[in-house]
Amino acid sequence: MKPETYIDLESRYGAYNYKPLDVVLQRGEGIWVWDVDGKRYMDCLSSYSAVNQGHCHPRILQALIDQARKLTLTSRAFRNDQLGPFYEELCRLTNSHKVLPMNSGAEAVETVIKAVRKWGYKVKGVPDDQAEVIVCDGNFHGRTITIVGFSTDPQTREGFGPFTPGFKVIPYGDARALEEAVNPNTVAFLAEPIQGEAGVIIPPAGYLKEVREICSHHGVALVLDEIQTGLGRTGRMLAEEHEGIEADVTLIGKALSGGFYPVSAVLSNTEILGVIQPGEHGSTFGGNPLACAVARAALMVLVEEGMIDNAETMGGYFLEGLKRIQSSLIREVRGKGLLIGVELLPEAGGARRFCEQLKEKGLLCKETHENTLRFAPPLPIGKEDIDWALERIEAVFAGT
Ligand code: IF1
Repeated sequence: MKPETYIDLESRYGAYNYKPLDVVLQRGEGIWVWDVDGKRYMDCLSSYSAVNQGHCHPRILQALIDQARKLTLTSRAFRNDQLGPFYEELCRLTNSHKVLPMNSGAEAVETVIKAVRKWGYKVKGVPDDQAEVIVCDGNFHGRTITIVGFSTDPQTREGFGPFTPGFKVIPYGDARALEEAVNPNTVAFLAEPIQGEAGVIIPPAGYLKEVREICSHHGVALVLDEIQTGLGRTGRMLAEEHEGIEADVTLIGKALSGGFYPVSAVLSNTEILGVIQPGEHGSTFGGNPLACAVARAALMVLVEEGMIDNAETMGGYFLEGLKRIQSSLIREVRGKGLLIGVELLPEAGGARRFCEQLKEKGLLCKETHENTLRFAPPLPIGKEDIDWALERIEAVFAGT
């Protein structure tokens, strides 16, 4: 079928909740994807950092096939032989004590909200139904009603109320604002180490450290959403490591499966997840043996193939190259590891048209918030690949 036919079918039968670039992809390998006409593109989005390990990584694929032949789903009514080893390996690699496995990122966020509320009532002594969670302006944590209810982006939120109460919004990157917002009913502070959807917003150096101290001082759980920043993306297993801190609860998803399958997890110290008792939370698919086997392989590949260090060095190289581009339309180039944003000035007329032009040149990326181009290729990218990308990005900005 022609690309137009696929696009036509999508628009005829599908809900219009996305406006994708008109490229119909069929196959992927490493940092490359091919469309239905066989044209090759470099993927500089990595499915929003879900394919950090590269498309269709052979070792993860093999784990998926092997496990799919043996056992896929048991439900948590019974045990399976993948879950324990998955927990143990994940805790070792992320320095955590307890895991609660879910599927999507939003489910992990919902899970932690339940856990910190309960912890607030059972351990901290907050009066019934009074628990407060502090979140940040510009946050993105998913699409469920509770989560969009504390979003500050009108597009994400408007028209979907009424919302869940119990959330307070403060400015991002401002530790003093957190200090001022905390009260005896505050159970948690939930934030992204780098705000992805808001436009790759990197908080001031030392922010997470200060936030860590404030939370510890007031008995507030520090919850970091590392669903996008985690698992090697920023050049560390978790972005929190850049500031040498440890959150009380860390959320991961996306690349936990290398893009094969939705797998997310709540990672925590013993006290907070310890408040959840049998029957109080769960999921049909969460912790299933196929998900666990895939996630174990996805984690192993990240570590054994040196992808995290590569993200650090190649991220630095990419960032420097982007900073060298001369254009009066670029306001700022910023990034950590391979999570990079190029913010354009308003007179650029939006980032979308640059994405369209880059697509024509064989490079796929996605604008975020009107004016920012995000570059987040799979982590095994090489120097020559980045040179190839820079050549195309430079060409698109040439003379602007
Ligand atoms: C969409 C953005 C990325 C996330 C963080 C939780 C979730 C996400 C920090 C929820 C999901 C996605 C979802 C995707 C677009 C995307 C995104 F542009 F919206 F911001 F990645 F940059 N926490 N991010 O980034 O995870 O439930 O989707 O598994 O189209 O909504 P999920």
